[in-house]
Amino acid sequence: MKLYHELLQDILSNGTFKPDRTGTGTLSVFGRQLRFDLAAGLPIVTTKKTHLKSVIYELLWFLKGDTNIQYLNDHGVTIWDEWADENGDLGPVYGHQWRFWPKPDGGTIDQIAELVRQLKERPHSRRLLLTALNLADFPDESQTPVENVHAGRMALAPCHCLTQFYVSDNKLSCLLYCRSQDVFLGTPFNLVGYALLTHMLAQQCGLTVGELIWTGGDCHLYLNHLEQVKQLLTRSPYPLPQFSFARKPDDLFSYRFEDFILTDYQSHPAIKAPIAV
Ligand code: THF
Repeated sequence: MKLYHELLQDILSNGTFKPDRTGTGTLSVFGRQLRFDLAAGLPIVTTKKTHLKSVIYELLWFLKGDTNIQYLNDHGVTIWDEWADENGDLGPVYGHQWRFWPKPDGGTIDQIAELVRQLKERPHSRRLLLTALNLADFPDESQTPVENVHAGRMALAPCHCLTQFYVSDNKLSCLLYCRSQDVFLGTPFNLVGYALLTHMLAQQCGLTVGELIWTGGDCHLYLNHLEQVKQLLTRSPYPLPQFSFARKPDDLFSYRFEDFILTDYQSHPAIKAPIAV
């Protein structure tokens, strides 16, 4: 993950101070891109331990169309707790938009089912898209996440908000756009999450994996993460681990946690950092 280190260093060297919604303050750069060959290994950060279990359960939760933290908590995952209301709800965030995008006639669009169908029927389509960018459901930035949920809006605007898939030579590639990236805590999760989603789609559609191309808009380091970043940069990356599935589930919605197999994930110890809410 040399590229991840280069991005961290880039923000430390070139970032300018920006105040932010959470009141924490950031160092920020605008518009960056990283490319990973998924066949070469899973793009997981090795210079701190990345909590793969949280990433996998979060992805399965998105794919269920679930937007309540109960399922995550039942599996010991707490990464969404800070934004949920007293019932555990987050409003119409990722899962809702992926599986139940609202149509004007009252019906919904299942973007994931549609994506699988298109990948099988028209792999060369130029509209293999997945988006959570539903502006009608956006939060009001002057209100708290919980106030927004109570008003029927998303607790948080989607950070990873647009994805395009692409097939050539039977290889599936994924181009991800993140409008806002907490590069120390969020980016390692998003890289692994979309790499796993690409592996799942490839397995279901009889394809192999190509590239993951991560694109960040506002790429920032929170000011209370800078010491952690400097510590991470003193460490040397390990080779990327290999990823495989234990079996081929019947469809994209039948994957279980046990199906995801990461072999030889060698990493340095975790580095704790406070999450900005
Ligand atoms: N808000 C902020 N400020 N950063 C984000 O990355 C972020 N997300 C989601 C929604 N709002 C966000 C939440 N995703 C962790 C990781 C991802 C999160 C939230 C929290 C986190 O604390 N990770 C720790 C511990 C992991 C664990 O215990 O499972 C880590 O060391 O990685 C971006 O989508």
